[in-house]
Amino acid sequence: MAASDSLPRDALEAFWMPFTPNRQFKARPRLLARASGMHYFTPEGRQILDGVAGLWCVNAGHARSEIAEAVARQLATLDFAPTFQMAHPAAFELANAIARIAPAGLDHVFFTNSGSESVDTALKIALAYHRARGDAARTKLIGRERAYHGVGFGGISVGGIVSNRKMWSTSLLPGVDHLTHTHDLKRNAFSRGQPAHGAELAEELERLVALHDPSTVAAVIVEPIAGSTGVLIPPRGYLERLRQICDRHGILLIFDEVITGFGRVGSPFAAQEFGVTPDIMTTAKGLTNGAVPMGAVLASRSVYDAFMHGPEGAIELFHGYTYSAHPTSCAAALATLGIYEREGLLTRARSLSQYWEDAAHALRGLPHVIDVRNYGLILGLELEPAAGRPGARGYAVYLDCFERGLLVRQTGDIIALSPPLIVERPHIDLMFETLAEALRNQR
Ligand code: PXG
Repeated sequence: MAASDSLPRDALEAFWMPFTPNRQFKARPRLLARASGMHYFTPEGRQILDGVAGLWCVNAGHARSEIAEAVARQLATLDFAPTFQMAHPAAFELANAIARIAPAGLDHVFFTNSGSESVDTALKIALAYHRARGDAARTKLIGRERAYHGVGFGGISVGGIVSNRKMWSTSLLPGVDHLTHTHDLKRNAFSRGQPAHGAELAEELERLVALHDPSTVAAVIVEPIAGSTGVLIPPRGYLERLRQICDRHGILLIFDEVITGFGRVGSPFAAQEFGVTPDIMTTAKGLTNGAVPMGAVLASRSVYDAFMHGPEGAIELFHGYTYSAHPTSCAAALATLGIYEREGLLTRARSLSQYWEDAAHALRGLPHVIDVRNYGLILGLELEPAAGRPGARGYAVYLDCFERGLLVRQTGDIIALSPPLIVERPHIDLMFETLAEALRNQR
């Protein structure tokens, strides 16, 4: 498509695009003009099957009228209300609705506007929690290599994606250490569901905790399934061991469920799916079906209660955003959770996951495929990098898929799929047929 098909080249200049090679994109833009259900449509009306729920967020499918109507009603009724020293009913209603589907024990909700804000909020709560309990030496945070926790300074500090950190490497939070990532193709390539090998990598937490001394460690943060870095599924037993080690040493465990939350893995949250409950959980994306920005941090009662002392008139946590629990976001989230419940979407991935897995593993043996991994309605497809040109093959497959009418996500030479949870079997067939054709088309 030439830029002139929809927007003149000049018109593309002002928008400094996020996480995008701006010059390459603007020379050959890909625009989306409309969306409905499982599909996007380009300005020329070409239909694109959405294999990634936008960016892992449109779990109920696109352009849901229930959400549009709830947002319109809310805007006409109460467009904005502060939640500092004031509130509006939908904020409480939504917090209760989230707590009802959350892992047992995570029953307090702090609202943000994005996954990045959720992560920074969770880290701040964790640090403040220990101080509130008189354990002020616990200031260290432990993340993991290859982790993506958004782009705030807290998130990139505990994150482990080198390119997201290197520009700011001297300005990151102090006192952060990282666990080794769990990606191990030698032992685990072509695993179906959770890989068999690697639970012992959690023991590294013991080593780090011993190195820093347990009395200085505040929290460990991990994505139950790492998404952005290219779909890393936790080895069997790994998350359980992290939980045990945190418990042994009084360290808070934070799960970043920004992509795994709201049904992606077959349970409402990965914590329930894997049977491991963190002390704090971050969410965003699927909370509003991607329609309006919003995030939420869930905390256990004991974390919340640790703050609830001192003079009654004292603010317990000096943190919050103008738009925390924005009425429009609350309306969108309540409508979204209503759809999830009525349509059974928070557990629908479970009933499709075997079909998904079989379709995914049929890609084995196609050119350059060195791994296929899956969980719930998530696929990670890893390709052998082209000699001297890492990422080129992944990008070529991504582009080829788009031209064939399928939107996938590409991270280096890894392709991810994470479709809306309303996906039907014929869509799944089409996604994997298209991917297979794109793979066969690679030299
Ligand atoms: N934590 C996790 C685990 C995420 O995946 C964030 C935090 C940050 O959320 P915000 O709303 O601030 O962007 C994310 C975001 C991809 C992709 O291609 C993933 C994300 C964002 C953009 C692309 O996998 N996840």
